[in-house]
Amino acid sequence: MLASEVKREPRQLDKELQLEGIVIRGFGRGGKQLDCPTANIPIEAHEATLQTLSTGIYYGEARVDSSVRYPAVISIGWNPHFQNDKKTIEAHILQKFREDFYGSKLTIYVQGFLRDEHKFHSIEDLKQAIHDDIATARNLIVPVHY
Ligand code: ADP
Ligand code: RBF
Ligand code: MG
Repeated sequence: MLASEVKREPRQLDKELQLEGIVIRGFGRGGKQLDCPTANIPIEAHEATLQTLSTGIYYGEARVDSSVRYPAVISIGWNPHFQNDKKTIEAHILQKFREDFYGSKLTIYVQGFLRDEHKFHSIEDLKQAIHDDIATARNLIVPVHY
């Protein structure tokens, strides 16, 4: 799949969904390989919520400990590009952080669906697709600062 072939038909969820957890280590790929660090939280507490949510790429907001809500893009699923055998919940926050925040409490507010997950032709295509997701999300997220 090429980045240019990605179909996005964003739809807002009827109700914002909250997913909360302590930031854990993932496979360490986001920042290094994709220029897109993603804060991962354990999925175990959210199995029931995930039953109601298809896997895919979402937009919304995220809060780190008691910070304001920042815009975010969220990946929920199997990362088919890397053939993970475990589902992950990951948020890339659209804000520069001076330091990593492993161990912090992350609250993810899922507001809308952007697209399905894909396996791409190359890492460059995945990076381009993520870049396009971020641009789309920036236009859709109406920030609530509290
Ligand atoms: P991992 O596989 O361990 O999740 P990543 O390369 O995806 O590794 O990096 C994620 C970590 O980067 C997060 O847990 C967080 O501590 C840090 N981080 C720094 N800036 C951001 C950001 N803007 N959004 C998400 N995580 C960030
Ligand atoms: N992983 C995939 O395998 N396929 C995708 O289409 C995909 N899209 C993503 C879009 C966004 C906005 C983000 C933040 C992540 C996406 N990922 C996707 C997950 C990515 O592979 C994962 O964050 C890294 O491998 C680090 O764990
Ligand atoms: Mg990550």
